[in-house]
Order: sequence, then structure tokens, then C-alpha cells
Amino acid sequence: MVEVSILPQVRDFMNRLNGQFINGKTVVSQQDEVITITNPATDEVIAHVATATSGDIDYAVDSAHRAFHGGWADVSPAQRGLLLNRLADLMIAHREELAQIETLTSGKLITLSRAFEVDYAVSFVRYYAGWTTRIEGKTVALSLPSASGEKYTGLTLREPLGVVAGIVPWNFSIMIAVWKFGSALACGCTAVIKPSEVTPLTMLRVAELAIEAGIPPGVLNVINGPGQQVGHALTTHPKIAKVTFTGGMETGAIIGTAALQSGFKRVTLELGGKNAAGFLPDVSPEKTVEGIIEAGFLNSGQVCASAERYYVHRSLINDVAEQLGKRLATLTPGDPMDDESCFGPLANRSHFNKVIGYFTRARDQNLTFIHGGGAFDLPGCYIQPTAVLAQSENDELMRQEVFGPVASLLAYDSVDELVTLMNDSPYGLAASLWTNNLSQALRLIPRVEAGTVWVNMHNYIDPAMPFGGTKGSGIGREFGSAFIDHFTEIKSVIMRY
Ligand code: TXE
Repeated sequence: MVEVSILPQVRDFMNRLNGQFINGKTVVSQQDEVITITNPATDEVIAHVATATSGDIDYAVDSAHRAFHGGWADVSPAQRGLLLNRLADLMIAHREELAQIETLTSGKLITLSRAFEVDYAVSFVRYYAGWTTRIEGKTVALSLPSASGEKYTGLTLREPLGVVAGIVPWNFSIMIAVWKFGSALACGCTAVIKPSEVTPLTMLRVAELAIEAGIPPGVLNVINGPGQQVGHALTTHPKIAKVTFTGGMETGAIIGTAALQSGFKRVTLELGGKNAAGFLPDVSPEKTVEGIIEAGFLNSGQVCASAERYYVHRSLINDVAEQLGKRLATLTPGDPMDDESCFGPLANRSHFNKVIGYFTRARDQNLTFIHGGGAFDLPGCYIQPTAVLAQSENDELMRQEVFGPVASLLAYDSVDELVTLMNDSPYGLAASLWTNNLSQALRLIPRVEAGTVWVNMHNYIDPAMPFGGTKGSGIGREFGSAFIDHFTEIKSVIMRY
């Protein structure tokens, strides 16, 4: 056991009354409506955050609007990149502080908070910083007829959209926020981020670091509060040009509709998935089990790209089930603030109750639990790592996104059946194929309906690779060069001479 001691600056930050970060300053307009933050590992109350008033929301959007028109869009691309890189440097300098705030709030293992919420998030900030000087238009040869010798020149300009609202979930509160504001700021847009109401703290600290880095006040603002009030008011605010959201499918439909109905705002939606992993018969049960652990149990399964549906050839499924049960038994629960813990709690009580509800209904439907299926007898939101043998592709556990540490296994007989089963979902975010048969893999990849297909791996998201969903998993792509299309508007210019 290597228990991490809480830094004094983390204690100070948690003890003060936080609220919003607007126009370069902390804003706490009301003391009566506060969000109470509970550590999901201990159930202890650890902080309070004031909810944004409607005046705060207007102030945040107006500040971002003024910062956009007053300069950020005109800051040279090289300077924008430099400032984003300075923010990345400061995030690294404050690595332990950010990681501890995140772990105390979300229950994420401290090792994961350092790796994903700081190191990995910083890779994304630097990646976006690198794009600032590479956003360009085109010159176009025109086809207009020339009646009396006149000529035409056509060119396209890429212009930043304006103020972007970034609505963020609780599973990766810095990294996913970086995907939103990094894209926005790189393209010359300004941003108002609304973190999840259960993880409102870490982005406040990142926004403070942005000011220290020299990013002008108003360029990056953070407002907190419940989705249906604060999130909705932000989404529909007339000065918001674009909404970029990561979260659940139902909420995505509400936000997408509200954004379109309030002035045809541009929208990017990343809505999770019920991701499939297909293991071909050449993969041994041992490798299949390690593949399932990689695909489904990172961050206790609270990863939008995690797999929850596992298809294993009928000839191997009993072996895989037996070995998986033994392997899951090694995932013992630990304190997220312990450097050596390998399996932490879920991020909040309401999510815990939701996951337990799935297990209860699966028991009622007589599904076979290979391992787990309940909570650990501990304080906090600890759910057992769980695997079930599904009865059919119609089981609730094969259709609904659980977003927890659960693997549902189903047998298949032929490759064609495997493809049909993998595609039998309203979602299409990510999938993985596991085989050493290269030609088989290359033939299957185009047949799998998902925005990302991994081969012999899962959950690997790289800044250089576009990420987003097909079908109900959303609209648009983040990262790669694809994000530029979603944060700029193309202006066509035609000149006659
Ligand atoms: O997410 P919501 P929740 C999935 C996962 C989970 C389910 C629900 O299956 O069980 O979604 O989780 C804000 N207008 N994912 O309830 O509702 C809200 O305040 C504007 C997948 O936490 O999607 C928060 O900031 N904003 C996932 C954000 O939306 C609204 C990650 C996400 O909340 C709003 C997390 C509204 N009407 C959960 N309602 C992924 N894709 O990675 C809510 N919000």
C-alpha cells in the first residue's frame, strides 16, 4: 500500500467555496444553491460548488463573446499555439494537484488521473497547439463561363465559429473538456465549458492555469450546475455558435435538438456506445481474457469506448468464461488514493444505483453470472468486476450501455453471424476485432459499423486519429484534422477581374 498524502494546495482548493470561472476570475454569486461533492470512495462530503445563476451564464457567454470579437480570433495562429503549449506546461507542473482533485472527486485511481487527466490530456493540448498554424483554405479553379474575357479567382477561408459551449461528462472531466476547448481555442473560437455537476472542480483549476499561461480573460470560462438548467441555458443561449457534447444518448438528442431549434447552432455529439469486441477462433482463451480486461475494465468500465459485448466462438466460450472468472477475482477493490490500487469505485452514487439495477434485472432474467454481479461490502461506490453469459443478443445487458465493469459474453458460430451480432446495436462508437489472421481482419473491418475499429487492442484513443460515432453514437469527429471542419465555417470568396 502506498497511500498518497493530499497536497495542502488541494485541501485549500477543496475547502474554499468554488463556483464559476468567468472572464479570468472566480465568481460565486450565490451561496444558497450549492452542489455538494461527495468522494465516491468514502461517501464523505469533500467540497461545495455554487451553481451558476442565469446572470452568471450571461456573464460567461458575454465574456467569451467579447473575447472572441475583441481579439482571440485575431491573435496570430503561432501565438495561440504558444499559449496552449504554455497551458500544457503548467498542467504538467501542477500534475499531482490536478490528479488529486480529480481522484477525490471522481474516485478514479490516482495512477489513472495522472496518466489520463494530466499526461494524456496534455498530449491533446499540445496536439491542438500544433494545428493552430496549419488551418488553411484553398484556391479553387472556377468553371464560370467568361463572356467578354473576364476572369475569376475563387478561394476559401476557414473562419472560427465564435463562442463554443462544451458540455462535459464525469468520466474524464479534464481530458474530455480539453477535447472541447482545445479544438475551440486552436481554431480561434472562445469557450464556455460546463462540467458535469458531479465533477465540477478540476476544470476550474485548469481555467485558472489558462490565465497564468497568458490566455486572455474570457477565452476559457467554466460554469457549473445541473444539466437541465445550466446546461440547457448555455446550449440555447443566443450568443453560442456551437455546442460540443459528450455524454449519454438521450441527453445528446435533447441537446442536439435544442441547439438546432435555438438558431441552428453547429453541433458535435459523442454519445457513448454499447461497443462490441469480436474474438476469432485463432485467439487463445488466455489472450481473449486479457483482451476483455483491456477492453472492458479500465476506469471500472466508465469509458465511452469500452467494450461491453463480447463475442467468442462457441468452441471456446466455456474455457474463456472459466478463465475470465478467475482473472476478475484478482481485481480487488482499493483506495483510489493508493498508488498500488488496481480497481476503484464507480464515480458517483446515482451511477452506482443504476449499475446495480442492471445486475438485479439480469438475475431476474436468469442470466448466468460468471463472476461478480453486486457491490463490494465496503463504504463508497464499489461494484464488483462482473461477467455474465448472455442468453441472446436481446438481453438488456447486450443492448443498454451499462458504463460499468461488466462483460457480457455471447457465443457465435460463423464469421457472418459474428458481424451481424456486432452490428446489432443502435450505437456505433467503437469496436475491436481480435485475430492473427490478417486477411480475415482486413476483410472484416469495412463490415463493422463503428467510428473506430481496433485490431488486437481496444480503448486506444490517439490525438491524431479522428474519433466519433456512427448511428446513435453521435455526430461529428473529434481530433485528427477532422475537428477543424467542426470548429470553423468555410467562407467562399469569388473575385472577378
Ligand atoms: O450523462 P448526461 P449522465 C452515458 C452512460 C451514463 C449515461 C448517463 O451510459 O450512464 O450516459 O450519464 C449535461 N442540457 N455516458 O447522466 O446526462 C450534464 O450536466 C444540457 C456516456 O451523467 O449525458 C453533464 O454535464 N446539458 C458518456 C453532461 O450533460 C445537459 C459519458 C452529461 O450528462 C442536459 C458519461 C441538458 N438537458 C455518460 N442534461 C460518454 N459518451 O463518454 C444533462 N446535461
